[in-house]
Amino acid sequence: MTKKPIYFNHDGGVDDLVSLFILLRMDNVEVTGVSVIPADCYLEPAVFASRKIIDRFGNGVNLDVAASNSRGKNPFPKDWRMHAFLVDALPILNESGNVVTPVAEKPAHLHMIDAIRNTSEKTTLLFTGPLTDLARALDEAPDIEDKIERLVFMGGTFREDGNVHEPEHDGTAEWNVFWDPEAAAKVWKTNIEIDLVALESTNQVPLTLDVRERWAMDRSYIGVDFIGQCYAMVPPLVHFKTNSTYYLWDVLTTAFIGKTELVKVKTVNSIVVPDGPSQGRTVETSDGRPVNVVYDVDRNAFFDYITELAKQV
Ligand code: AGV
Ligand code: CA
Repeated sequence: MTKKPIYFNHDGGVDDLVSLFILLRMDNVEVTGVSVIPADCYLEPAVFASRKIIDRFGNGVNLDVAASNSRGKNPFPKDWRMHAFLVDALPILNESGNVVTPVAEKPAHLHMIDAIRNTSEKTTLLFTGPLTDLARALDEAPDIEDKIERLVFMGGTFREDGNVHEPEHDGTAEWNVFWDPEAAAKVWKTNIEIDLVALESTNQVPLTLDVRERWAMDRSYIGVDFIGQCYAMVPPLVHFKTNSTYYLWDVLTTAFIGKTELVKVKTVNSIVVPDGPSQGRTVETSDGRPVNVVYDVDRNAFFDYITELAKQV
């Protein structure tokens, strides 16, 4: 089987770290690099957790983890950024007592340039956080654009409601675009093929109690227990829907890489609003650039797929 080369840039949330685990378990992808941007996380615990996940679940894969030195415009809430500390502290990631996977010498955007150049085939980019490192990599090395197969990005929405509920914002944006709207706008201006796993589809995979129970019942599998423990850090508030309702945003985006048939895709021409009260909003407009929007998902097939991957540890 030919394996797809994937470079993964994430921002250390619970679902970003679970995504790294799921990605490492796929037999049809080859991970060529991993980097972490301190958006929805603090950098140090997210880099540690990533290295430990590669150690524990990467089957001996030879990777290093690059830390980003990028900064965004609109910071994530501290409560959410704390989650990386909790994942990093999980006993299952600390059993061996040492960390083998090294930290890369170069910062994320330069690390990504090297990984793309050093891979003979074209690379698929998986971004489950803001696009800042990609925008910077393209500034630094415009030549890499031709070696990017496509960008698979968790971000954006064409619904009226986004998921940003912040002062001075009108609520129409999704967080990963909102954190650095200018970076997203810059990437929109390239010719890179973009697959957008937008809130349209991620809203269809909330972390419901039945899923938590399924993972609890299968916790004798180490990989399933790992996922269950991770998601226990973002507990459900069952009596009402809130801003803290957790969806499998990034895990769906990652699953789409391994199994495209899980979702439905349509082309939308769009732009990114770079500033003002709607900053970070993705807007459909006929003179915008085409993006492939993942707007629908087979929910059961998705949960079956990731649970099966987790069982094979
Ligand atoms: O907007 C979704 C992105 C995803 O990449 N992140 C979380 C996922 O990693 C931001 C986010 C939105 N709502 C959140 C988020 C919440 N309630 N808790 C933590 N992060
Ligand atoms: Ca994320």
